[in-house]
Amino acid sequence: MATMVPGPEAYGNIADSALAVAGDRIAWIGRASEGRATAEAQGIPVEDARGLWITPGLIDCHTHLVYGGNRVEEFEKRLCGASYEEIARAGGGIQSTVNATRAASAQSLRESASIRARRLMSEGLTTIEIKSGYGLELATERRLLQVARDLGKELPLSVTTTYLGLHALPKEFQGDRQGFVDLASGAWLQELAAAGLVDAVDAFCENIAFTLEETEQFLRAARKLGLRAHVHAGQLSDMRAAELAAKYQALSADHLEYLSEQGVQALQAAGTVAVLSPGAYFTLRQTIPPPVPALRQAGVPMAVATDCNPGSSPCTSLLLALNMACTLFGLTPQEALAGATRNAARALGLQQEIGTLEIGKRADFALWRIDRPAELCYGLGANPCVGVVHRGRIRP
Ligand code: DI6
Ligand code: FE
Repeated sequence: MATMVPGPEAYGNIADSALAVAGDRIAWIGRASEGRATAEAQGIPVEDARGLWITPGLIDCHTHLVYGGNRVEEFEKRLCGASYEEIARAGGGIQSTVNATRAASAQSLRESASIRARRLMSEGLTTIEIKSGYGLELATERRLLQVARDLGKELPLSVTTTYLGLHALPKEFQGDRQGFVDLASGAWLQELAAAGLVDAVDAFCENIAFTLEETEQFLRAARKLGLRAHVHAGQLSDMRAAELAAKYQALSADHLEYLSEQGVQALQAAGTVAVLSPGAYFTLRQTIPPPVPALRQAGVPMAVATDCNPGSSPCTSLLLALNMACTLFGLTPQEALAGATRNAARALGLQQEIGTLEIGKRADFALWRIDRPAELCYGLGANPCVGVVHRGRIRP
């Protein structure tokens, strides 16, 4: 069993082990023979997972799962020479998904997101973070967050929601940036938070999106409401957004291909998790990876996410993201798996609840037909998941 608890054993492995579940919690972890004897004596039902590996349920800590339409046309354009930035500046990109999302009903958003969620769940996923950000107007942002919440009730999957208030400047605010930032950081944020739809906030700080000052206004407003933040930082350029994320003690700074040594140090000092998105790096055919050796050296916790979104990472496989984190970014398989369990939990502020297999934590775990844990990072399109327990229940 790969508990992913840090310590001398790789992957926190405990050999010949078993765990007991009571309610939605892990009640006991110990030797399999002892567990079987106790269970038989007390009439507790036993599930035999002999020959399988058990890991914590996987956690995807950065997705834009709920949106309308797709961006296949843009994919074709990029392959005919247009760049992601050019398409965005010409009113395509995020804006085109915003148009499709505004036009979509809650029902159709739920259906398309649920298909993607099930695909991720088939690979042992038990928790997902879902961002809004394709509405850019109050009613649609509310619909996206509500759909995300509903998915968490309809599916055997834990969902956390993030209000991505600053994602792109919508066309009706061209020429009035400040007006949009004021609303997104003001009335909209307050209303969505008061409706209980916001677990955290996020902003896209980038030369094609929002400035450092605009991002700071938004983060300040969120802090006043007691909300934690994620920041899209350093995806296409170094705007010093990682330093800003650290200043506001953000839960995570995400992407980080463009990150200075000062940025690394700031993340370390703030305990902010570096969330890596190799799916976006791959899709945009970027060539400068995040400074993984510097992050490792400084002891910044690294997580790995799909960044599932229609534009830069149409990825519904966290295992594939783990493979790419190893192959493209140089993470070890152990670091990558920690990035989808222990450190992903931390990126969501849920490290007391999930992310490792320990007594008292939530009984979220996955069973795998593999020879060793590194095999989870090894396959390209393989899915060795053979079972999932979510909140103490065997997922049908
Ligand atoms: N960074 C990303 O990679 C996505 N959003 C963001 O802020 C891309 C979103 C898109 O292209 O639709
Ligand atoms: Fe993203």
